[in-house]
Amino acid sequence: ERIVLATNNPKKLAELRRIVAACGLAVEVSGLRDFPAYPEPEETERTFEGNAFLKATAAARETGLVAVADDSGLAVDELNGMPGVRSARWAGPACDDEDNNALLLAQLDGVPPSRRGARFVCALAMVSPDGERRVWHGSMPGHIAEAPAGVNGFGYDPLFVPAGLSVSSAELTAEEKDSISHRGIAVRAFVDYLRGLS
Ligand code: ITT
Ligand code: NA
Repeated sequence: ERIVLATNNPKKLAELRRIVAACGLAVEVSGLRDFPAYPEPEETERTFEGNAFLKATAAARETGLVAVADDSGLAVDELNGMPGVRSARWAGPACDDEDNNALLLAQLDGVPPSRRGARFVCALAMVSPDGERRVWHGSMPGHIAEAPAGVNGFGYDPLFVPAGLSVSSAELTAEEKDSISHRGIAVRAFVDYLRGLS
């Protein structure tokens, strides 16, 4: 069985593949790079779920495969849930992870530890060529550190300290992160669904 993950983010694809593999599921997950380029939809929705369905719908149509899309991001309490669906390109159209992390630290400058709460959220949408539509959600609560630490993971991981821990999610091993992450939770629910089909 082969499914396509509608993403251009190689780190995200690697995490999803690794979580599916850890479940012992014999499903091959292809990224968009394995397919001829198609016009990707603009992420115009205001919710993670809406954007995940935009991406999965386009990928199912273009590839003829069951398509899943992960729309995810960081919601910071003190910033009323920002950057949220804008997490990937918060600091500007051509920004990288470092720019986004610098902006986050600047936005929270002077904000005390008690008000630095945040969560990562993930909506994983599935669209099959025959029109079936499903979505699974996951979240990981925590807080934003005063300085980056760690080199694992991607995105805002160096600044995010998961609840109950004293290290950032970029200091966790892959297995440790997957066991508690927003993506791990959503992908394992998807895997349960696939198992229920067979
Ligand atoms: P695709 O839309 O092509 O999948 P993207 O990176 O643009 O790739 P999103 O729109 O879903 O994907 O934005 C997700 C962003 O949220 C991502 O670029 C990171 O900045 C952040 N993010 C999501 N999950 C994360 C994680 O596990 N660790 C750190 N940052 C994460
Ligand atoms: Na998005």
